[in-house]
Amino acid sequence: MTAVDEFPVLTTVRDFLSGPKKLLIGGEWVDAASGRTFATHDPATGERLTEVAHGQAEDVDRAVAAARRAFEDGPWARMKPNERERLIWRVGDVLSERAAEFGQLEALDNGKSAAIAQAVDTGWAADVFRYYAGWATKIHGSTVNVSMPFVPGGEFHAYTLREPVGVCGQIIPWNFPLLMATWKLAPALAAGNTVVLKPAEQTPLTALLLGEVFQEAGFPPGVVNIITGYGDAGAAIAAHDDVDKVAFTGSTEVGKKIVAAAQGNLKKVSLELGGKSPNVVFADADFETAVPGSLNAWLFNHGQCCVAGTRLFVEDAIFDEFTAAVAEAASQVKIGPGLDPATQLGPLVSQEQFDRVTGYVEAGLSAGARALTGGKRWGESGFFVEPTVLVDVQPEFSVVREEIFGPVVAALPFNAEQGVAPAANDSVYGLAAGVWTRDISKAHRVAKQLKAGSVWINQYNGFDTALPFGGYKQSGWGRELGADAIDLYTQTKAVNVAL
Ligand code: TXE
Repeated sequence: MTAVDEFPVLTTVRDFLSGPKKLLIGGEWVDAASGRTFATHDPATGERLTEVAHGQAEDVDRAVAAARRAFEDGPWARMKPNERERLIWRVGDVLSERAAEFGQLEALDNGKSAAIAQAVDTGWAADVFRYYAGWATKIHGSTVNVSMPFVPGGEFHAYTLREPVGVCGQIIPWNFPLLMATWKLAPALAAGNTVVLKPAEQTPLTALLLGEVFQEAGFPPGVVNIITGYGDAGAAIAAHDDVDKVAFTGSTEVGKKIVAAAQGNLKKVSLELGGKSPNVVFADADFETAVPGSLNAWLFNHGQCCVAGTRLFVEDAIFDEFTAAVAEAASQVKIGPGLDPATQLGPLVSQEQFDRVTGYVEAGLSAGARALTGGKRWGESGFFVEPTVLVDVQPEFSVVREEIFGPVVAALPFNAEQGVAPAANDSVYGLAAGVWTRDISKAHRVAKQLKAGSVWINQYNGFDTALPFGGYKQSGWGRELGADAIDLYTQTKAVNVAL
């Protein structure tokens, strides 16, 4: 049984699930070259949800060829920026219109709450498309005053052009399937590139539905190609000699493989990788906001967030009181299937992630950590894990050092006088950080000391489409969102004319 049998589901979602789910190549929905399919599962029950085409290297070849044709010769290559703007804007509008459908499908495939998937994942995705639609008409070079000292008396007119990079491979994970596709597709398209997108094997469905939206919006064939498949399809994209750029979000381990695979043709690489983000709570923080804020920091999306604030540093004067309050709030969270409107915390995405997360919790407990709440699976079926607050942890414990990617936080006391930044920075990662204090000068001082791509003060998960996002250290290369993402998807040409 899947959640489809238990909860009301839109007819459009049912039809999508029962229809064929093929690869999108050159504007056509086609079977994988092998003819094979693979199953995607409902994480709330572990049961098979549906089958999708199993794309592999040969399919990647076909998709890259289609993207190349569209980039070099298709109507896309000749399209004016304002025409691109209109198409991308339309995708945002269709997403808004079909938000309920996307929300339910995401909930079924990923396990997250359908209400959140509709309002946050899909709502924000629509916003991201509209934001980058606006960029399509605002990408420009500049004129440059050149001296040309080796050509006395000569006059020159020099300027720069911002051009698309070309065929972009985009490999995304399963924690925010639609949003991650959107963060990558929208700026790439605004800049005039063509794309081969590979969704995660655990959650391919909303990317396929998005493929339908691109067709409905009127994108020319080959501009967006979608290959559902496993890591081997991702590896084929990363290694492909006719891919000009690869953008990846996922584990640091695979990020390193992408860098190695990209060396053949030295394609451009951008990476958004793992994290083990510190969330620092000073004794003078506003207790009433810092407790729910710190809970949201590690529990949002079931802890399956690259930015999750999973190292909770609390100033020693309030450590016991604060961690007890966070644990109490965590124990009140309503757990259940994503399609249940009452659900606040759904299942983890897969058996593999369930095993991984429970394995970390067991390792922490046997090393001497104590669970203030949680510590075990929830229910008897599906991939649910109780929200877990661990104290009595040491900096060398794996629950403190490694990315768990589940509803688990490790809390550590700190002494303000000694400074918290060295402890907070003691990680190979540097994606995000939180700081809670009423002392605004201290907040800015600490923000400056933290080695992280995003620092949130008196809030957590403060994302905005206009704000650049990415990692220090092994959390990644480059910045997505904002104007920075346009840099990722353009290259600069300098033109110098003798007058
Ligand atoms: O990630 P993978 P997994 C972290 C998190 C999680 C762990 C493992 O800690 O527990 O990674 O998750 C594709 N070449 N994050 O195994 O394998 C794969 O098919 C090219 C953090 O699911 O990195 C999928 O599309 N591509 C993260 C994508 O890479 C390859 C989000 C991500 O999968 C490939 C997800 C290869 N050799 C996991 N192997 C974040 N930063 O948000 C796999 N893939």
